Amino acid sequence: MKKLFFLLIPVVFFTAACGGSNQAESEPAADMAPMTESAATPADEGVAISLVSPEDAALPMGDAELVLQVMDPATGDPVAVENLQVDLSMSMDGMEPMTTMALVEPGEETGQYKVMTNLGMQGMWMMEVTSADPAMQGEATFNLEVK
Ligand SMILES: [Cu+2]
Repeated sequence: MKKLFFLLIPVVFFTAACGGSNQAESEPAADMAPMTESAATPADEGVAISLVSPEDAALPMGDAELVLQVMDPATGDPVAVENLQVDLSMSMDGMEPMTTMALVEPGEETGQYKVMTNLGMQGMWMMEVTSADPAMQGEATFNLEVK
């Protein structure tokens, strides 16, 4: 019985740390500021990357499929890139950020990419998308609300 008790402590601490972090991040305005800035200077930023689905960046906990769109910021035309990298993480108070796997594959239309992942905890997740295509670099960060 004592062994079980000690095993439970880290789990409780883990959840508490995560909850605190969620509250700190529940004001989206500050987190969105860098995206607005990058939209103002498209020429320096390479390709533009936007989130097509889910439109409101909110999704239920568990298996998830998201759709990204890559565009030429000058013309608004969709462009396909060689290598789109997606990193998902959730910041945790006093701990290394939580991460999860992300599988990226071309979507149904030019410049669209499906991201398949599993978001195993409620709260704010950060999705960093990077085009590592040497001819068409670019990056974007999205805040996802997992309910
Ligand atoms: Cu977490």
